[in-house]
Amino acid sequence: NPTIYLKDYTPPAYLVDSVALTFRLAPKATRVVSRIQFRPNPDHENRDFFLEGEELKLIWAKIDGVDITPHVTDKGLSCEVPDAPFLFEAEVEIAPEDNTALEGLYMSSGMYCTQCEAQGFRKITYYPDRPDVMSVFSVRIEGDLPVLLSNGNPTGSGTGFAEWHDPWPKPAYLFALVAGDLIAHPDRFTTMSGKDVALNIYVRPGDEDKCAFGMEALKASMRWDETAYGREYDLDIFNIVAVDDFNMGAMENKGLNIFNSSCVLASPETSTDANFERIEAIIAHEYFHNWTGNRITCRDWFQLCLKEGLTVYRDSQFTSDMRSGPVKRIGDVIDLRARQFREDGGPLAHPVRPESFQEINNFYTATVYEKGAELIGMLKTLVGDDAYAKALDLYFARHDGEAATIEDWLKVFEDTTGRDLSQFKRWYSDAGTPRVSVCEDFNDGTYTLTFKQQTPPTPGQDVKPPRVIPIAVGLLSPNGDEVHSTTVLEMTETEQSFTFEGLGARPIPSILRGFSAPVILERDSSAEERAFLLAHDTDPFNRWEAGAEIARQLRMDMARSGGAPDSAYLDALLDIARDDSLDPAYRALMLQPPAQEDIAQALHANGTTPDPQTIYDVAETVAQTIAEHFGNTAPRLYAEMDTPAPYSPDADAAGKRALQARMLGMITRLDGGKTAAAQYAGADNMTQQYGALCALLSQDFGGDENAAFYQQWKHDRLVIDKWFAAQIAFTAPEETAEAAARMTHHADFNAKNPNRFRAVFGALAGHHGGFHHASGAGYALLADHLIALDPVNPQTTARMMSAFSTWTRYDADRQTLARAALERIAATDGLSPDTSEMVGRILS
Ligand code: LEU
Repeated sequence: NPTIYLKDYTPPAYLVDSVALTFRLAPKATRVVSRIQFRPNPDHENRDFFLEGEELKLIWAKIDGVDITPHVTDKGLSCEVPDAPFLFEAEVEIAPEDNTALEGLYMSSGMYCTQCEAQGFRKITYYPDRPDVMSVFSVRIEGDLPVLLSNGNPTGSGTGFAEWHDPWPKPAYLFALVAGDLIAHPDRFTTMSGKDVALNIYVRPGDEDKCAFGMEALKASMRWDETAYGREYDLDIFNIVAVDDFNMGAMENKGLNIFNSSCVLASPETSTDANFERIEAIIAHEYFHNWTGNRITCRDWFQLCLKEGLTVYRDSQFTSDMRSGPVKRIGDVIDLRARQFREDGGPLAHPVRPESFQEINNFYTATVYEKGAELIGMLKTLVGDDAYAKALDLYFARHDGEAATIEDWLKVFEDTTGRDLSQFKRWYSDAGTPRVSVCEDFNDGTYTLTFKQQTPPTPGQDVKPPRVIPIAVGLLSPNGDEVHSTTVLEMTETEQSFTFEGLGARPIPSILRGFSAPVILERDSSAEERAFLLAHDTDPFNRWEAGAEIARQLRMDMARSGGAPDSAYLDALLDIARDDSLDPAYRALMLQPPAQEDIAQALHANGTTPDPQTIYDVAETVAQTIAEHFGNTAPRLYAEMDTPAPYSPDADAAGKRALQARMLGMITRLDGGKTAAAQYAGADNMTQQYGALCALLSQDFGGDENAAFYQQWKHDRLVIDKWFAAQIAFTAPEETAEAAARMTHHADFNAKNPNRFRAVFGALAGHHGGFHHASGAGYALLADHLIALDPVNPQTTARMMSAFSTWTRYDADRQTLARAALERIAATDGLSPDTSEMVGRILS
């Protein structure tokens, strides 16, 4: 597959003024008739006319009403066209029922639906399938189904047909169509200028009782975007549809968002607190795309972070406002380190704005999304809140209706503030996580912090010039008072010092408050200093960070040279657990052990080859020691964190349940499963039912509950996904691959359903000790199933390949086994471009 480069971008040769599409739906032979009004682009000289099109059967084509015989390949269509505006018409046939890749028009549980981002529209009809070609779409759907939906506003309907018109010009990747036997959960919203909007969440019959929460989240998002960004909704109707078979989370098609059902359907009985929070965030994310993504879209796919980074940033602001800011920030940083730092430190490292790709689907990554969002946060820190607001207003005013670039984005900040952002731009072009080391000096009342930055080489980028790094710092006096409140130091050099004058005593620094930049801070602080910050830091993020650093260091030391947690550490955990001045959700995060993957990452970064079995054993030992140290505190706190019935998914109640779940984990190690079994039996919500099941399984109890859970929920796909994952997640490392293999033989396993496939293989890949077990069974099993899935669904296969991305971190024996698995995948005949690009990058 050819590599495509950002530097080769050229504007489109032809622009589209309007598109009219007619769909005659049939599972094996859907006909699509297109009428596309083209016009030569005055900004372009090359006049070759080419329309992307894949897996289409062309029935006929015409230009200005005259039959033509175009040149057709498996990539698209070309023909002679007039040197003036013209009408292109064509009819094609496609087979949605055979479309297991879930890109373009496909079928899921009897309904028709589409997924066009990034390049799925070319599987629907011949079209200039690139985001900088924006046009107004009219759609007519003919089919014998009760609900027929497309983008925009409805313009007509009758028996067996519906017509839609979207007045907002859009690229083809935002096109959507849904048809099926669906039920609407309706509501209404009045926008800030008083416009009435009809809202619907469409689901399959049986799921109607799982829409209320999503609808509230939608209305909250619409209101928030008005107050926080001044952005109003712009159509008469906004529809959301839940689909069972979906490669990703959800998609922001104009006026017709399509969601993986796992990201919208919610009920207390079937969804956990974590599900509720995620659903709220994803609904917000897709809704916010209406302005950051749809009204202003991307010029080309290299600019993907323009819409995704900004929209992730916006949805994280929304969640902070709806729930707890510090808790959201800590959760985001845990996720960033687990997924993005891992990506940035291995063979899949790429810039937030990549400069080349073979398959764009492989770049919907933690780097583009989550690091992309961190860049927005840094920009806001550097220019300040007021300038950020002004720059965003200018962005919307200047680029509404356009397909924009990162240069356009940065320019609005430069024009607003007069700042030169050329150094900041390196954050977009240079891959890798900067390492920032710091040393200090105190002399005669003057305190100096000296920072050094260095970014390790990444594939294709050996040398990295210094970046601008906003480092938020506060200083504490030895008695715990804040003597210098948070200031943002702007580091621009490779090495740079900052001084603070007039201090009575040597202060204790709190550095990188709020995680003000996505860097790895290297500081040889003493155990006492970390314990001091854990007790006194006024910045909630850094207080958590001090605890996380102690926890990580302890496990690294134990993995390297044995030992045991000291009582100061255990007492500090107890103090935090019992401190009622702290939000329970925050306490739960403080008590959350570091992921084993994080310990492996940290050991590797410090020159030790991580041994997954040892890391697993250390985690078990520490957890057992903590449980024993907590003694009676755990049952007491467990009882204190009871939440009143009926269940409510709000942040306070969810926080209490999170702390309660930590206590249950400890209790179950000591009471033979009694408390967890009682919780299971009495639970009236999934958070507590599933929480109890997991606690039991993690200690090898719960055989009866496990069987009962399956019987109770076997009709509910999303709950059974959780059950599948639980059968694997709580195994000992030597049993994990076998458990995963067993689940693939379960009657309810269906590799064609991405959620079910991910339930099994996400759980396998997420079990650090099990996936990297010395036998190599985890590697071999995943390889077998990726090879089998690739011809069915390349996108999901390629995404799951990233499980292998850390293989060179481990010892020679494991590397041999992992390499064998990877080479087997690479040698597979007819491997998809998606998967071959991934395996190539991972092996290189
Ligand atoms: N644009 C989508 C999102 O909101 C992703 C797409 C590939 C389904 O993240």
